[in-house]
Amino acid sequence: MKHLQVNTHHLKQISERVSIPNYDRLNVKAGIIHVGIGGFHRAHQAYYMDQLLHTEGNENWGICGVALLENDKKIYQTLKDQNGLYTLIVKELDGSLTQRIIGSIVDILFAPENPNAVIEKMADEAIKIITLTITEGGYNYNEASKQFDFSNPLIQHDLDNPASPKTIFGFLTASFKLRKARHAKGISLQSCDNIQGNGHMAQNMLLSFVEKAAPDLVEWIQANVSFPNSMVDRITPVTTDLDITKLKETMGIEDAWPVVCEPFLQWVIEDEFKVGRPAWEMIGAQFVKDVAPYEKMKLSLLNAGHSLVGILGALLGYTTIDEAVHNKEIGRFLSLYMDKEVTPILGNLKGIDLKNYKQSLVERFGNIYIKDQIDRICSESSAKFPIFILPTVKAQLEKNGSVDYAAFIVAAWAKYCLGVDENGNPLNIKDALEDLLRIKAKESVENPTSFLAIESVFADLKDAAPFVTAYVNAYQSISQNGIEKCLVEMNT
Ligand code: CS2
Repeated sequence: MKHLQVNTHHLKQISERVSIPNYDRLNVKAGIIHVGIGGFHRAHQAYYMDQLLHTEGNENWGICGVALLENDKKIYQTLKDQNGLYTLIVKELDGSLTQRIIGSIVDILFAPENPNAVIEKMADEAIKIITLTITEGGYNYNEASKQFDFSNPLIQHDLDNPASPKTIFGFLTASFKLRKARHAKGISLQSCDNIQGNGHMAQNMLLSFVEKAAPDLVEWIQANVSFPNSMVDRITPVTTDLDITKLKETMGIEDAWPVVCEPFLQWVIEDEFKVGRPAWEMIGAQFVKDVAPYEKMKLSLLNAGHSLVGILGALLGYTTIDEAVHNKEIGRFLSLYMDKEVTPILGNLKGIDLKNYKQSLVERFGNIYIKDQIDRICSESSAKFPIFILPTVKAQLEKNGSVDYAAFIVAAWAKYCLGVDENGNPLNIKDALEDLLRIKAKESVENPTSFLAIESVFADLKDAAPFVTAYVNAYQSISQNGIEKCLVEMNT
């Protein structure tokens, strides 16, 4: 079989092997800028858009992808070489693969190379929505002070160099200044990150920055920019060399960076768009008045569940989520945590069958074909715990509920940050706070509460007596008995 590189030139030949966009990409114009064109965006929003573009009348809703960071050079170059095209490989529940070429990304910019091009594009009136996947840590929010973190040197850089910014805040500010000066229309800024109230977060952090960087712009933003909240979901593991080779060997398709994902996907959005939006409801997105309950459910069950299975699994030497969740004790612990500590804080979720949702999570985690990497899940835990797990602790404390399971997860994380699993093998700590985590984890061997003194993660929780007691007990118990024995005890 002849190998075909993914690009416009080969599209027709590729269509004999997998499905390709049936629309003329030359007619598609970017109406959306997306910042952060990693795997998740390409498995989720870009897929939704691709589906919508198959229906006529949506030609003005193509995506212009922006690679914001130096580190994004590889994905920028890959997509550039492939004319924005890439293969989405859905790993179905029966192990079969469904591949399709996605065509919704019609333009790509690399911000470090040409910041002005990004600013101009963001200011272009044809762009009606800017969407973001800049990760939980990307919002520059300090959990301890509950404020925008001005001590970040990149933020300082953006304040000093407004014409050549490096952060999303600098880019948005520069482009909104242009929109204001040109009397251009408003725009919507839609976060697609896993954060409770992600739209509010984007709004608050942007306004904090703008108050300092360009106070005159605050009013314009308040009147002309909307910030819809949304809940996004699709498990998207890191693409492996094996995925790339398999695609080449079985389909003859050479794609330098295909995306792999699970079949499930969900997108729940608040309908707060300043100057129109695509008819996403036509392709399965849900529009709701208040997305908060959906976000809370997803973050505190799925994302927290992921973190707990990841941390416990890593300590026991597993490398993928499916292996770890099939460990009977981890699987049982996950269910008990969801039932005993998360469910009571979720309140009334109208129209949602929670029992079913929890069951489906266990099945999604357990999908043996997805092979989601524990390394991926445990990375940047210092940004994830405050969003996925600690809000549940706070809510439980407020009603004098149990925090034993959550405290156990935190204790296990403190152990994880020692950098070795229970078999003595090294663990990969990939985290913006890596150095601090390692130091605090070491101190915790003598004095477990040291770990809770990481201000930007735990803030006031270090003083919450019932939580601290449960955490110290869990820490000591893990030290004496190991994870598995502790789990058996907690599960009975
Ligand atoms: C994961 C998420 O980042 C994580 O730790 O929990 O990436 C998760 O896979 C997605 O949010 C699923 O929608």
